[in-house]
Amino acid sequence: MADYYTGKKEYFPKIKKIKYAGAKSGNPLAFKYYDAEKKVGKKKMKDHLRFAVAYWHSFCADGADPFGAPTHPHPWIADARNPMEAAEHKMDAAFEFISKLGAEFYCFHDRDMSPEGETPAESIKNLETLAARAKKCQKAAGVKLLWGTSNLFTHPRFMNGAATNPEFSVVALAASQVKAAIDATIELGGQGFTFWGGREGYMSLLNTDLKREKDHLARFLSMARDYGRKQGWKGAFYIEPKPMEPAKHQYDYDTETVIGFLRHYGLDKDFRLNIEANHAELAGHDFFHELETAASEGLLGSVDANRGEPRNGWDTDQFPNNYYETALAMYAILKGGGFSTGGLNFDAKIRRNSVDGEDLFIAHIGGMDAFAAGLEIAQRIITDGVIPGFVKKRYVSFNAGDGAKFEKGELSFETLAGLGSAYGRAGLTSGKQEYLENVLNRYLLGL
Ligand code: XLS
Ligand code: CA
Ligand code: CA
Repeated sequence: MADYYTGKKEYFPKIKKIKYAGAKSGNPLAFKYYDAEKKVGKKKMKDHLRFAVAYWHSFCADGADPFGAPTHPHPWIADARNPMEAAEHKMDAAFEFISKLGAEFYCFHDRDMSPEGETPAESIKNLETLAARAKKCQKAAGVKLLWGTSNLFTHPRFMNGAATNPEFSVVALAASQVKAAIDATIELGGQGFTFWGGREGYMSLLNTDLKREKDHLARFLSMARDYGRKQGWKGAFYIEPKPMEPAKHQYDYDTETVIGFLRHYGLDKDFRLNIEANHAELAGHDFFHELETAASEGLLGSVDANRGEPRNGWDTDQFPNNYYETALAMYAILKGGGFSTGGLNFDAKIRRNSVDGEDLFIAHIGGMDAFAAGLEIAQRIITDGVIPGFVKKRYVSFNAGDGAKFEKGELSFETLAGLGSAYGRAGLTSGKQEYLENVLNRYLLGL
């Protein structure tokens, strides 16, 4: 019998603690590659990967889509007498699940954990009550909070945006919600706080003052940052880029756009990026590109580990299973120095027709294995050194002489131009792309 907090009920009675069984195992409820204590490079797998379960998809989403009714009945709400009791049962189910899975972290939106009240004050009270309970659950289950966030997109009041709403009263309401969510995150020892601006964008430019909305967004984020720091909180603030959906255009379009925004408004000391694989794809990039872009600027904070469906134009939030993609993702993460406050959050949902009680476990196991294997492959790329060595060598002409002077800003443009005319047949060096791709494929197969 589970005794995560109330100990009243076990919601996944048929599932025992998930264990590592090795790649040859046929057991769907065992890890094939994720061996938490195994050392890869200098750290244990679990410390590289820092897996988190997303409260919203795993314990709130019910399989409903725009065309059909829910398909995932949540046993934890069946016997609840009111929304607060339902939230308590859901919490017990969540912590039972997370600790049986062996993920160290979770992430939540305020509204995933606590129901909206009749008034802003009641909503805040609900969150305080449930956060106090979550604190006990975290302790009992040995689970930590990777990041918290505020749901500023579901309620109709946010239909025209939250921080970028054209009405000041909504901006203020959003602030009351974010303040409470930051308080709850701090109370729960959260290592990060995420802003995903689903409705911070526009549906039509005919009714939008772009400049003013972006200024408002920056002002709001700066104030939230100042509030968090005033409480003595040292965690990371994250912006999660996404180009569209639900808005036609979202201001946090992609990593490069967000980096420009953060620097323009002086937010880059406190904010880093939370990169989601599916959002990368919607922006017309790949996951590797987005991670490299953030990591190369020292701004990679955390990751929403999922995948999209390349033939769809929307956010399908599927569990990651593409080892090529996870290997390149882990390569970017390792090169960027690995996670400090961040981790790999499974912002992913099981499919509408995955209706067996075990499917949520199987999905997470697959995702954890995909990143564990990706980690090992990434480590191989680094240890073997062929690919990073090639990149280093490619820029060798900037290491000394005029190239080094150019990098340091010691050449005038006239001198640079003069040197150019003396070089003759330059630039015909192979980029060796196919060779490097073949090398990568050997690592993927463990060769
Ligand atoms: C939606 C986003 C969202 C954020 C947290 O597309 O992925 O779930 O991760 O608000
Ligand atoms: Ca996300
Ligand atoms: Ca998504």
